[in-house]
Amino acid sequence: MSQVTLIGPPQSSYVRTARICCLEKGVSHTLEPAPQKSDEHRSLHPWTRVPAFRHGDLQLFETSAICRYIDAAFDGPRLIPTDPRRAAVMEQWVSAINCYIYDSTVRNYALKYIVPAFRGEQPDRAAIEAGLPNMQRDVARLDSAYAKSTWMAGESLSLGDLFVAPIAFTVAMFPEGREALGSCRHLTRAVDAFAARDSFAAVHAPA
Ligand SMILES: N[C@@H](CCC(=O)N[C@@H](CS)C(=O)NCC(=O)O)C(=O)O
Repeated sequence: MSQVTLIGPPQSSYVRTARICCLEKGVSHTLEPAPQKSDEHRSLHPWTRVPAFRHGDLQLFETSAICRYIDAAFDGPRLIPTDPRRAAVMEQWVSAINCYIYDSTVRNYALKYIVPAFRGEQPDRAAIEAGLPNMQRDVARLDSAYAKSTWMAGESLSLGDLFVAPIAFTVAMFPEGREALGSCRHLTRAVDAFAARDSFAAVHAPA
């Protein structure tokens, strides 16, 4: 069977999630740059986001779909709990990250530092201040996902943790995010557990 290809920049949270998924499953993959906002990009991802994915004649977008395919199609430890309650709780958080938490923590907070820095500009303090309440609120909400155990879905790492890890790493790059995480002891315990895994270290290593 052909090689798995992920399309998107290595520093993107969602690309990191998909790469951690490949690494945890032991699936070798290549990472291709996205043909930024072009017709080619739209043919891979109608909303021109990342990651996109190719495996043989299968093309996918949306990280959860990509990871679920990798989980089901390849050998290696299962990342979706078989227990229906655990699977539902995990899916609840994956959906909440996609619908609310990525925006409050990354798009409307961390990227207000990252994008200006990339352009050699100063961060927009007003935009950062405006994003703080929702970032702090949602980091605290993520903390509750880890109140009962180190892993979101119970006994072992699951897809939900793969969505949380890059977000926690990205938020912790900036002072208010570090402070918010520091006051969340359950999430901090989970972040320590993520950081101890080779997969997490590999995708968060400086480029
Ligand atoms: N729901 C999508 C979200 C993908 C997404 O928003 N990716 C970000 C990078 S982490 C992106 O493409 N940002 C560029 C943009 O918003 O134009 C998924 O699960 O894959």
